[in-house]
Amino acid sequence: MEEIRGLVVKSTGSWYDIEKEDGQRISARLKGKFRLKGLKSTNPVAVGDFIRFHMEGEEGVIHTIEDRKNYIVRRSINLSKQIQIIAANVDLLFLVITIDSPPTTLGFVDRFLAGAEAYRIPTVLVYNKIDLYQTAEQKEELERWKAIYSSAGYEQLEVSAEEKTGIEELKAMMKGKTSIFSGHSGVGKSTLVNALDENFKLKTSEISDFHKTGKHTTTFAELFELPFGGKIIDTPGIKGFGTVELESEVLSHYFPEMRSRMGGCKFNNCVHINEPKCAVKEAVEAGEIAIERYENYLSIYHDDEREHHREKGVRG
Ligand SMILES: Nc1nc2c(ncn2[C@@H]2O[C@H](COP(=O)(O)OP(=O)(O)OP(=O)(O)O)[C@@H](O)[C@H]2O)c(=O)[nH]1
Ligand SMILES: [Mg+2]
Ligand SMILES: [Zn+2]
Repeated sequence: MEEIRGLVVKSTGSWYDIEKEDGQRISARLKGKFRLKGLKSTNPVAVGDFIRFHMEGEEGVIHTIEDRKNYIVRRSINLSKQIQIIAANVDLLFLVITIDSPPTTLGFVDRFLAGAEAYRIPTVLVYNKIDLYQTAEQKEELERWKAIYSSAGYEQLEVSAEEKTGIEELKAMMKGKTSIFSGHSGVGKSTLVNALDENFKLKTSEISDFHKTGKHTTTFAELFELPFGGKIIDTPGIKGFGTVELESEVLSHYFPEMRSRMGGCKFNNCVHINEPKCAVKEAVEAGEIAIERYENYLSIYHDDEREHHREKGVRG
């Protein structure tokens, strides 16, 4: 039986679209019962995975997943320990943000960024629909966001998928890499993919007039080869924040502006809340760390603490 290598470009649950090294695409399923060591995942194989398979008639049968460089997960909504792997082998994450239509909150962004830091995946903030920022108020709000995240050390980009502004800069960042677009439904992830090359014709839909929320048009992650070199994974919109479980004791390591300052804290296990001589709190007071970021740090910290207690309670 000939073993063939392929890349998972789409996963719809039980079936996978695989691209072979010669560019040909086939449909494949998993061989029998497939389990991943130490990972309670609802889907053992994800978009971006390199796999080995063999053909059975017209179908591929996947029998091996190659080691992953990294992977991005989302926790299931039912609060079980089950996780869903959104994508594997990602070099660069683009968090697509619209401040107003649909609304994205700083809390959502900070939780997402902390999750990406936990996986050590570089993240760029992409403000899309820049053509809609018309009033002075809207422009000020955008500048406020940009000040917060530039002081945190993040790269940021303003684009309009609709008017194709900022797209060349975006493409330059993506060249030669496997990137992923994430963010709420309706922020324009699929429209952005379409803006990268005229041959892309991904489905998009208008956001609802009333709630200004997206319609979850993209339902499965899908990988596309970029004609200028590289790959892009378009993903379904994410609702909440639960990208990853964040341990409160090490949470500040996932805030770059805290990570770079905590060497100056008096206690080496400082969590930057009640401790004296804390370099992080001093930086917040001096306005060097954005107060919004610090408040969201506290909020994530306390959520995690609560969850920890609840679990302990359940176990007895
Ligand atoms: N004005 C304006 N509208 C945009 C822009 N980019 C996207 N849109 C619109 O926003 C709506 C949502 O875009 P989609 O690309 O479907 O959003 P998505 O993030 O892929 O949404 P899901 O697949 O549901 O997660 C569409 O009506 C797009 O035309 C932009 O730069 N400016
Ligand atoms: Mg989409
Ligand atoms: Zn501290």
